[in-house]
Amino acid sequence: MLKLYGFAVSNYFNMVKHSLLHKGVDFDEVTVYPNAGADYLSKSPMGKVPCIETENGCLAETSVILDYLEARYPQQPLYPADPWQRTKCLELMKVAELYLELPARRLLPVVLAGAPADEKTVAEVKELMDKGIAAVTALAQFKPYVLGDSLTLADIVLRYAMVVADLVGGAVFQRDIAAEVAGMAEWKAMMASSPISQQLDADTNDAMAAFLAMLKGK
Ligand SMILES: N[C@@H](CCC(=O)N[C@@H](CS)C(=O)NCC(=O)O)C(=O)O
Repeated sequence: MLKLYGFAVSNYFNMVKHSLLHKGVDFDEVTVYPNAGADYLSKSPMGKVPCIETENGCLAETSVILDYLEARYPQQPLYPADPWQRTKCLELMKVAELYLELPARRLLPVVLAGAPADEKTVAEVKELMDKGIAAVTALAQFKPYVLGDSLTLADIVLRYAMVVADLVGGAVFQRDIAAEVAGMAEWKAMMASSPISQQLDADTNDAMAAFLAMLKGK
């Protein structure tokens, strides 16, 4: 059976888990934190979470895993069938990751571990996130889903990218991103109300204490 390695607080882990649950694929969840030693490195070459173990071997990098899952498990597709719409879906996934999640992630140590906030980094993150928010505003339709009337990977990736963007946006910049982007607040509420999101959010809450203890012990 397919194995999903990672931990339930990881937003990238949750992107993959959401896709698997949506498709009804059976999988075993194996709890592992990043850089968990040589055995994990042999599965995920950068030591990052998540990775999956398949009948063919292991695969890391979330967008690559999501792409594989679409090809291997075509049921309940999460890419639009139309080639142009599929590519627009990939565009939004990439923008959410590169210009919202990744810049915000640079300030996670400030928010989670009380690390000092370096002014230059804060300014760089703010500039990139401003552009990322503008790009999402331009690309997303929220009618009611990101790309129109069906759930796609753009919704899943944006939902979990926003976890880190919201955390840092709120704590460091005192801003509510969803209030700045027309339609995003309603979309977030709709996404949060799905049974799969509710299960994942509950699993995240249940795993939070162990994750924070792991961080403290580092
Ligand atoms: N590019 C990776 C990013 C995944 C990632 O950053 N995961 C975090 C946990 S949420 C992690 O493993 N961090 C440890 C590290 O970067 O060394 C992907 O798309 O899967």
